[in-house]
Amino acid sequence: MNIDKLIQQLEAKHPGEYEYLQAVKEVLITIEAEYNNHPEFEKAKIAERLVEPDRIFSFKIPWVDDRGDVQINLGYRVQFNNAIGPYKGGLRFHPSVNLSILKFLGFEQIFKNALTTLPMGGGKGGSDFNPKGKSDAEVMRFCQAFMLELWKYIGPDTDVPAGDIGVGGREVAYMYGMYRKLARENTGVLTGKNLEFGGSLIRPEATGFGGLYFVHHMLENAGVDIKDKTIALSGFGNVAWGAAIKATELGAKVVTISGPDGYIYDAAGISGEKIEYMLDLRATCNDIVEPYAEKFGAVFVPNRRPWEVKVDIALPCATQNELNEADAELLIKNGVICVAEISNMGCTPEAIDLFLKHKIMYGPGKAVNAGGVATSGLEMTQNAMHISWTAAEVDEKLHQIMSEIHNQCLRYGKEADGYINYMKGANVAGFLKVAKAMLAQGVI
Ligand code: 2IT
Repeated sequence: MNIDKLIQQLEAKHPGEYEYLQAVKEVLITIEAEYNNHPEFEKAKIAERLVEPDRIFSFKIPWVDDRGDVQINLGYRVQFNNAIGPYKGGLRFHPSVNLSILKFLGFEQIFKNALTTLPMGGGKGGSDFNPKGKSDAEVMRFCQAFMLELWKYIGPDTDVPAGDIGVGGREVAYMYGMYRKLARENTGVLTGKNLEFGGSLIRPEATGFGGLYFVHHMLENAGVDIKDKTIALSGFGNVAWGAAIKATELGAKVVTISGPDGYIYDAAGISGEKIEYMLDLRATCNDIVEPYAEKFGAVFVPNRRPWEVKVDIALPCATQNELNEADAELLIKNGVICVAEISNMGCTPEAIDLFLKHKIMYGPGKAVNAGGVATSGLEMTQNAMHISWTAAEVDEKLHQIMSEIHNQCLRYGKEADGYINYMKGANVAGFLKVAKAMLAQGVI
C-alpha cells in the first residue's frame, strides 16, 4: 500500500476535512506494516474501499421554535462500513457538526465496534442543532423533525443510532417515539433508550465505566496500582460522570472536571454528592462548572483546560483534539503516567507522538471508550431477545469486553522493548477483523 499516495488522493478529493483526514492518516500509518504482510488486502484494495463511507445521507430539518419562528438545521447520517454487522454509532447535536467531524467519527467507529467483539459496523450522524438554551418542547420538536427524515434510512438490522455529544436519554426517547409511530414497530432501532421501553441497565454510565476498566488493565499490566492515583477529567457530559464514579470506586481521586467556562480543581476529590450536584446543575446550566467551586469550596479556573494540573492520570472526556502538544508537554513535565481518551480522538497527533516518545501509557479512544457502544450492542441483543438483563449481568459482560479489548491491544501493540503501543494495537486488531470480513465477502 502506498500510504502517501492514498492520503494525497483523499486530501485532494476532500479538501478541508481535517478531522476525517487526521483519523484516516492515523489508522493507515499504524496498520501499514501488517497490511503489507497481506498481499490479498492490496489486491482487493481493502484500504481504498475502507476510507470512503458506503453512503452519506444529508437532509434539511425545518422546525418551529417557541416564538413561532421557523428554524432550519442540517442533518446527516454517515453509513461507513457494515461488513461485520449493521451500521452502529451515535448522533451528535452540536453547532460544530459538519461532514468532516461525522466522517472521522464514523470511520473510528468501524474499528471501535470491531474491537468490542460484537457484530456491529460503523456509522455516525447528527445535526448542527444546538440544544443549549432550548426549551424541552423545542428539543422535542427538533428531535421529531430530525427523525421524520432519518427513519427512512435506519432499522434494527440495518443501522442503529444512539447518543453522542448533545444527545442523551431525553433526545433518544423523543426520536424513538417518532420512529415507532412512523415505522409502526417497537424494536431496538436506537440504543440508549429509557429502561421502560427497551433500554439497558448500565448503558448511561457504560462509556465512563468501560474507560476506567480499561485504564485499570493498562496500569495493572504495568504493575501500577490505581489506588490513590490522582485523575484529571475534562468535561462533565455523558461520559465524565460515569468515569468519576468508577474511578472513585477503584480507589483513585478525581480532582478536575471542566465546562465551556473553565475547570474545577477540587483537591478533596470529586465524588458522591458532588457528582449528584453536577448532574443536577448540568440539566439547567448549559454545562458550566463555576457554581461547583462556591458550593464545595473548590478552585475555579476560568477559560482554561485541566491539563495544567499535576496528576498521575489524564482522561479527556469532552471532545476531539481537546489535548494538544503543549498540554502533553506540561502533563509529562508534571509526571503523568497514563493518558487515556474517553472522548473520541481526544488528543492531537502531536500530543500522541510526545506520549509515545516518552513511553507514557497512552490509550486511544477506539479502545478506551468502546464500552459505550459495546453496551449498546448488549442493548440490541436484549431487544432482539425481548428480555432484559440485570445490572450485574450487563456490567460483567462490559468488564469482559473491555478486558478482551485490552488483550487485543497487547497482542498487536507490544513493541520490541516491551512498551505497549495501544494505538497501534487497537488499530491493527480492529482493522484485521473488518478487512478479513470484507475479503471473504468479495468486491461489493
Ligand atoms: O462514540 C461512541 O461510541 C458513541 N457515541 C456511542 C455509540 C453507540 O452506538 O452507543
